[in-house]
Amino acid sequence: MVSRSKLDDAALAEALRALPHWTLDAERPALRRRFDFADFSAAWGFMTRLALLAERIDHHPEWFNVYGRVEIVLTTHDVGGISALDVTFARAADAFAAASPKAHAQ
Ligand code: H2B
Repeated sequence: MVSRSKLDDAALAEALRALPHWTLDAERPALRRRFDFADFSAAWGFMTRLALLAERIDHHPEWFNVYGRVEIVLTTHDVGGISALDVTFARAADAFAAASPKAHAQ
């Protein structure tokens, strides 16, 4: 079971090193990344796979989609910070995106 407790600064720095495409949000404790897919169908397929994961691990993204663009913000609302669940979700998003048609390389 992945922990929903808040990562300390050292654990967060280590997690970010392993997630080079993700940045810290400027406004609040959250991870964020933009994905660009070839079209809406590819973006929606990606979001669908992530939605199923979100339900399975009971951890849900904040996200925005327009056509092939998907912007994801990950934070753990229950603890007011970034947890291992956000890191798990980010890794899965990277893996699903790597297997999807893209508009251009990330
Ligand atoms: N998703 C995210 N991103 N953060 C949470 O704290 C969270 C969640 N909490 N999904 C879950 C649901 C919680 O509200 C339920 C009751 O387990």
